[in-house]
Order: sequence, then structure tokens, then C-alpha cells
Amino acid sequence: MDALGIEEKAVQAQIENGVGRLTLNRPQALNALTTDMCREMAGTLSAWASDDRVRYVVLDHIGRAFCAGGDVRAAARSGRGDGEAAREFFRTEYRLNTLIKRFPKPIIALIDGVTMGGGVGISVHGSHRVSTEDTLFAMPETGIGLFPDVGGGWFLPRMAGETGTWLALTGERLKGADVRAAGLSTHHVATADLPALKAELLAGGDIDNILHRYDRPVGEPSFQEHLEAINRIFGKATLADIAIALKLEDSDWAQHQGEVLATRSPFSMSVTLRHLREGRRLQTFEEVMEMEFRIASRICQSHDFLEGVRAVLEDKDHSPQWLPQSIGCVSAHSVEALFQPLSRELYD
Ligand code: QUE
Repeated sequence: MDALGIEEKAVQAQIENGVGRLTLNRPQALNALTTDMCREMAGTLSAWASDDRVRYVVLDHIGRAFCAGGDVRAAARSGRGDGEAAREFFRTEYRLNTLIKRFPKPIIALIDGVTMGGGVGISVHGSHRVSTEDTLFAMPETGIGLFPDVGGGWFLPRMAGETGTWLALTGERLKGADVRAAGLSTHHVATADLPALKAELLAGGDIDNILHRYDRPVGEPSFQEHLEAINRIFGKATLADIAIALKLEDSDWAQHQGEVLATRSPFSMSVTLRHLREGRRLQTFEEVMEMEFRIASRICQSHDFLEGVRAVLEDKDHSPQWLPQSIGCVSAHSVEALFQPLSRELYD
């Protein structure tokens, strides 16, 4: 509620100076996306696609986080029952991701702050993403028994070498200029310059000219020294091969990566590797999203997802008891089952 007792909307939409502005406004939950927020954004963008008053869209946020993901607590609550509300959430969110991917006008997401999971899905598929020193990017889903969805099956295997596989399996966070160096943002600006940049964008200028003037060069990424190992190790055929190669590698970095993998859901990591390899092969974004909806529709009722949300977001003991406990015990059949066609597919 604001001072007048008017309910504040979790997504604000306005048109001014030929610019459509969408503002995420659920700061108390780090702007995590609800079904209603996804529906609201999709409805607004659909209307703006053919509205001559809108030349381009600016996507920004209230509060320190851009968007921490989806409302996975609500999805887990649904998954403990019949999972229907969770499926409705994923359907709405993935259709929004597709709408952004196919949007006929520029969309400029200002991702200065936490940008994880669902927050990546509403930014990375648009035409422009602006990072700052405060940007914190991650696809952390294997840590809660989920998988890197929201089009992760599209953009992660299309990153340089095996960088996307590394980020997806470990959930590693990238900060600031590394986000630009990895190709996840299209422009990188100083945090101190962001208010002036935003004011120019909202005044309806020439976006490429404006962004070019504020763009700051970024050097090599901080993970440059590990790229050879990332490509060699995360390019292996199976998850077991990757885990073994990390153990055998004589470096502190590789030992640490192996320790991180040991905390992630073995089932989620197996699903993720299969999903990224399949996503690399698929020709269209829509095919990838259909695959993701098949997986999400089932994984929302899986043991590891419910346990991961409990351990990380509800009880916060951060000691999930995964089933199975180890990589070697994940059956190929249990992974394969998630990829089978549904009676009602994503775009039906
Ligand atoms: C993995 C995730 C998410 C996560 C933590 C993970 C995720 C997500 C949130 C989140 C954070 C703060 C909130 C909230 C949700 O955390 O997807 O509602 O207030 O949305 O390790 O995938």
C-alpha cells in the first residue's frame, strides 16, 4: 500500500515519450516472479508489440535486486499436492520468456543487482541488457533440485565453449564486468552512471547512441585463467566423467568446483546436462521451451525440488538430503522420464 492506501502493483507499466516502461516492484521478495506478475508483463508486452506509442521497452526494478527468480516456494507448495498451480506458473513464465525472445521492438533490461533464474529469463532473451558493478548473475537451480529453465536450455549451450555448462551445473555466480565478458549483458556501465543513462532512455532518445556513450570497456573475465579447464572438463560426455575429471585435476580451482558439485542435487545435475546437450541441438527457442515445460511439469513434484526448497528457502538449514545421494546412483530411466511428451504441451 502507498501513503494513500492504494495497493501498489508488483509490476508497474507506463508509456511516456515513446517508451514503454515495465518496473518490477516486489522488493520485499527480491522481485521474485509470481504467476500474476508474469501474466501482467505478458499482457502488457503483447499490447505494446503493436502499439505505435511504444518504440522500445525499458525493464527496470524497485529495490536492490533486479529479480531473484521465480516464486519457487509457491511452486513447491503446489508440488506437494497435485502440482497444477506450479504447472500454471511455469506455463505463464515460459510463454513470457518466448514473448520477450520474439518481441518485435528493442527491450532494454537494466540488470543492476541480483539477476538469477527467472530474472535471467526476463532479461537475457531481450535485445539489450545493461550490467553494472552491482550485477550478480546466476542460474542456481541445481542447488534447490530444479534445473536451469527459463530458456537456459537455449542460451547456456550457446555461450562460448562450455561456460554455460559450468554455470548451469555449479550455479556459480558472475559479478559485474564478468557478466559482460561472458556475453550475458550487451553493455556494461558504471553504477554511478545508471541514473543518467536511465533518464536518457526514458526520455526517448536513440538507444544505440545512448548505450554506446555510457558503455565501459571490460577486460578479460576473472575466470579467463580457468577457461581451458572449463572447456575440457565440462565438455565431457557424462556427469560422472565431469566429477571425476575435477577430482583428478591438479588445481585448487578444480577441487573447489568438485566440492560445489558435491552439494548440488545429483538428479538435477543429470537432468541439467541432458537438457543442455539437447538444447544445443534444437533449432528453435520454442522447441527448447517445450522441452523445459515437460521437465518442469514433472520436476515440480519431485523429491529433490521439494527437499531443496525446504532446506534452502524454508528451514534454511542448507543441508538438503538428496535422493539419490550420489551421481552414480541416478538412473538414466528416471532422467529420461522427464523429457517425455505431455498430454497438454506448453503452447496448447
Ligand atoms: C535457487 C533458485 C532460487 C533461489 C535460490 C536458489 C530461485 C528463487 C529464489 C528466491 C529468493 C528470494 C526470494 C524468493 C525466491 O531463490 O529461483 O521468493 O524472496 O526464486 O538456490 O532457483
